[in-house]
Amino acid sequence: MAYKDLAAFVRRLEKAGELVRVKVPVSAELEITEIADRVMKAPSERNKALLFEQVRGYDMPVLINMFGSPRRMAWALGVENLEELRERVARLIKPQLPQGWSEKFRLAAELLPTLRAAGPKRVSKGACQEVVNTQDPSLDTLPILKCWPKDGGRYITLPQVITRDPRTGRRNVGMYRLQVYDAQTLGMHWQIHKGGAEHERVAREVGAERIPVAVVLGGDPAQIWAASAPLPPDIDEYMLAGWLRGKPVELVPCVTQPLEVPADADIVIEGYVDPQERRLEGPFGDHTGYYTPPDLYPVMHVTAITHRRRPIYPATVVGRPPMEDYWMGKATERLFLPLLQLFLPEVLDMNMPAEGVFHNLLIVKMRKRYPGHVRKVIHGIWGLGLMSLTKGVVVVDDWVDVHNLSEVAWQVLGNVDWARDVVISEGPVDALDHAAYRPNFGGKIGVDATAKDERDGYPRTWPERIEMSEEIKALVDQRWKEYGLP
Ligand SMILES: Cc1cc2nc3c(=O)[nH]c(=O)nc-3n(C[C@H](O)[C@H](O)[C@H](O)COP(=O)(O)O)c2cc1C
Ligand SMILES: [Mn+2]
Repeated sequence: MAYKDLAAFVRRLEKAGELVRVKVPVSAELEITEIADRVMKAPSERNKALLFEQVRGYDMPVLINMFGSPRRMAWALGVENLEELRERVARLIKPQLPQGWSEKFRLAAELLPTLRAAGPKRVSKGACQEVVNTQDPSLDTLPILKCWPKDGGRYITLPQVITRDPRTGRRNVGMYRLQVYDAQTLGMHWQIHKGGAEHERVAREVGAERIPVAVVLGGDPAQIWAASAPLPPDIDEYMLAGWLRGKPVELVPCVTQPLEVPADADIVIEGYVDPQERRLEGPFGDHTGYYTPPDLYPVMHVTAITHRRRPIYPATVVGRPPMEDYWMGKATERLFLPLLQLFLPEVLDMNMPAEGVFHNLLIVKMRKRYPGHVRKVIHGIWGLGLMSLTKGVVVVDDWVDVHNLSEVAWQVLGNVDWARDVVISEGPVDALDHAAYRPNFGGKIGVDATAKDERDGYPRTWPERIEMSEEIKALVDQRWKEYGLP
């Protein structure tokens, strides 16, 4: 299911009672954050997407928390619930081998159109260029938020940052926040492990003086989310968006840079990064719940701003979890599970709890088959794409529900011999990790909370879990009213 543009998604949310329009004037400085933070953390009946119609000093509305619940996140990607994402990817990469011709045709009929939809399509005109400013483009016209009191300035928080590999020309789309230094200068916070930073390294290697950049705001929500997806290098995030929406992402050429941008985007900031230039970026109240201290990052110089006649400015606020980005990460977790299973087929399910802010904790469940199997999975995760930044991995048995944190805690606390069932290691950690003693490198822990047996060198007999017999359960179900219990 494809939304024509962000306004179409807003209409769907509004019709379903999932969006509230805030009509009174509000400030883009801190006030929107405090409102959004309360709504993002509220129980589901009060957790809504918010459209601020009157942001003081600006003439475009701000949309926030559009992804902030499992339902809205699923709708944004064209499914009814997030589990459907896992099923769709699983069908794509592990189709049940068809039995006869009719099944082969059915499978081809199901998969081919969705794959054809994946490749982006060039078009000549786009609504994102209804208004073009190349003479005097100014970031001051955009309702960019100052999120937290000690932030270094105003930040663009929900962008699609488009670059091309200077050597191969391949596109990357990443979600990297941008700090406003002045009306035409931005701080580019692509961290060392990310696609944009890799393009910058290549630019230095080949001696390129500039990396063209387009910062896209809005458009179909699947496109927005795809920018946050940790795809392997050289795989275009807009391909994933096209596959999700079942319709190619339509791209138009930028007006001042050799790049293409989604035609139906709301706002596009065009410019370039000089790979030699660095400037202090931050502090920024981050999704760790702490301020990331100032650090040197590249600088983007704006050459044009284009937009729709009536754009919506999309934003999010990150902070102490849970926030909107938790649900963006949940979608990633569900969608990438079948891909992770290609490399680690014994992994049956996984969960990244909100409190772990993506990288700090991964709970996986598996069926153990041979000595060292749990450790193989732990080390496997530490060697897999951006999963390699995971700090803690907890492994539980196949009957445990990894999404039930109470059940997981019960297993970990009772099943782990802390002298034997723990792997301590070191490796790359997320750029935002403040616990590591030096940036980007730190300690990791793997915890084997499975039941132990002779394969683990456990010489005793593992006790049996308590379960009531089915007959007695059925009997008590049947007689419940008789007992006079509520
Ligand atoms: C709301 C939000 C903000 C983010 N901000 C940043 C950021 O400032 N810098 C960064 O490197 N990654 C940031 N990320 C994570 C990246 O978007 C994510 O790692 C993505 O995989 C990057 O794309 P890439 O793999 O193509 O580089 C953010 C994610 C979200 C959801
Ligand atoms: Mn990428």
